[in-house]
Amino acid sequence: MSMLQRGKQLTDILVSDLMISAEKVAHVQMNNPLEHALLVLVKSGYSAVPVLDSQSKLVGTIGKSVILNEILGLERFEVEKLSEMTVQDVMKTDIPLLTAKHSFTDGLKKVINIPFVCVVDDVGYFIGILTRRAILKELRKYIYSTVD
Ligand code: 4BW
Repeated sequence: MSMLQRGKQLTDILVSDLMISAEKVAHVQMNNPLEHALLVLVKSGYSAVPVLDSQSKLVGTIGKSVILNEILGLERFEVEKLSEMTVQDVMKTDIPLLTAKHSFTDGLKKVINIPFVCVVDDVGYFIGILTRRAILKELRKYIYSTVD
C-alpha cells in the first residue's frame, strides 16, 4: 500500500470515532472548592481533568500539581487554602480544543504536547476527551494492518 493511501485512511477517522464520551469522563465545576477538585483527582487517579461551568460548557482543565503548587507555602502546605480557593482561581484556560468532526491527524498533532484534548460541540458544550491512549491504539492498529 502506498504512503498516499495510508495517509488518506487516517484522515478518514474522526475524533468522534475515538473520543471518550463526556458521561465517562471525570470532571469538576469551576466554582467547586479546590478541596473537591483534589478529591476527584486523587480518587479517580487522573493527573488532570476537564473543568465545566454550570451549563456544562468547557472552561479549562485542572491538574494535581497546579493545586499542590498553589497551596505550597514557604514551610508547609497551607491546606486551609483548599476550602478558601475555587477551581476557577487556578485552572488552565488556554487549552487546545477539538470538535467531533476533526480528523485523527488533527488529534495526533495535539496529543504530542498534552495527554488529552477536550472535545466540544459548535457552541462550546463539553462532549468528551481524546486521549493519547486512544490515538496510540489506533496508530498501532493502522501500522500492523499496513505492514507490507
Ligand atoms: O483509571 C485509569 N484507568 C485506565 N484504564 N488507565 C489509566 C487510569 N489512570 C491512568 N491511566 C493510564 C492511561 O493510560 O495512565 C495514563 C496517564 O494518565 P493521566 O492522564 O496522567 O491521568 C493514561 O493515559 P490516557 O488514557 O492516554 O489518558 C491521558 C489523560 O487523559 C490522563 C487523564 O488526565 C485524562 N483522562 C483519561 N481518561 C479520563 C481522563 N480524565 C477524566 N476522566 C477519564 N475517564
